[in-house]
Amino acid sequence: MKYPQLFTLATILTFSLITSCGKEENIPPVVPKILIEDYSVTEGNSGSKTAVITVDLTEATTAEVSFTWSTEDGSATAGEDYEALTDQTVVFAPGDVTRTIQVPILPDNNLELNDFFKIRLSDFQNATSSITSIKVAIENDDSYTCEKAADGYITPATYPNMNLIWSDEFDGTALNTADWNYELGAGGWGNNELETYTANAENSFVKDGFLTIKATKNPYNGDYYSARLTTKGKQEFTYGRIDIRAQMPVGRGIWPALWMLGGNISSVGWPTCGEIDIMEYLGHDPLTTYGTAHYNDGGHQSKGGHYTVNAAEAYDKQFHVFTIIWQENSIDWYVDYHRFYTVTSTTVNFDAFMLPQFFIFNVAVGGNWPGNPNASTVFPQSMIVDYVRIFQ
Ligand SMILES: [Ca+2]
Ligand SMILES: [Ca+2]
Ligand SMILES: [Ca+2]
Repeated sequence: MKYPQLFTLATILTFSLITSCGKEENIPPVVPKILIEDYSVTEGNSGSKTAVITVDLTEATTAEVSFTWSTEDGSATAGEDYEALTDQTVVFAPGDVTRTIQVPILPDNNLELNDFFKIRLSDFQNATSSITSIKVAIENDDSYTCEKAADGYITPATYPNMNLIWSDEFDGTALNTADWNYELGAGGWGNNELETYTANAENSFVKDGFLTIKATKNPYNGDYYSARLTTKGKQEFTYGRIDIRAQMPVGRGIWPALWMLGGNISSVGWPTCGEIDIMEYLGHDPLTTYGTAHYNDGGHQSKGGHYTVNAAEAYDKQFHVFTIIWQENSIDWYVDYHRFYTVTSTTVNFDAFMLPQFFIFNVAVGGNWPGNPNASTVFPQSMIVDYVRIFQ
């Protein structure tokens, strides 16, 4: 009785061992998911820099996992902003859950917009991925120094790594009405302004390389006339580096502006269309200009800053360059390339600033903000614009 019992036990043990081993061999390896996110790297100024992007598996597996990736231009250009890499393979050895993708970034010292390129993922082996492409942002870390000409600050007609998208140098003998509209009329424009805008040559003209917008006063009845020019429906843009070189008028109640409004203003109205005041100025304070964003965020909201110059460089005494660097998620304001204000998509409702805007150049007379002209205000008063340029 004893022996057969032992035999039976050994047989059962052996059988169950075989059975359990056999079960383990039949379990297929888990199929993990690939985890990878958009990435951001600061461009750098010299030497070499590498974007190191982490790729994780949701869990370890006994099989070798792999996939293929290639870079693809976005606003960033291979060879200029980063080094192109194609058909690269990432391999996770069995048990590995973290690997990296590495792309060399090409540093420079040029003030550009932030750029991005894409990494496309494909050919997943022993893993799945809901992500087949990520965005790698190259954040600009450069500034720019403005040159000074005899008549004031000046910027170059070209910049490295940027393309001129549109400009008006005002080199002709008349306003180019393929690009510009005259906005006419009176009524105060919601600000209790006093002027009537005209298309008369007295109030706006192009001559000697400059656009002049001239506010005039009728000596007999005291009426004010001026001009308000827009590129609505003709030249509208989203994002870019915008330089406007201009010299301001002077005097109480004179309110020139170089600004932008959303191209959809006729359908969505103001402030939903968004407004970017590249430069505003009140003639009684010739040392200060303002940059402001207006937008809708449960009603009208605005955020802005100002830049003050010294008396020798007053805005009515020489030219200054008014710049915005308008990107997917930020707007920076500059005077002579001194940055004085920034809004971002986290500090303002940026919806309107992701859509096309057109330019408005005007000189208002009187109104809620500057107050009205007084006995000290001399007429006529002119804003002189040398150029407007937009680069991307
Ligand atoms: Ca740099
Ligand atoms: Ca740069
Ligand atoms: Ca010019």
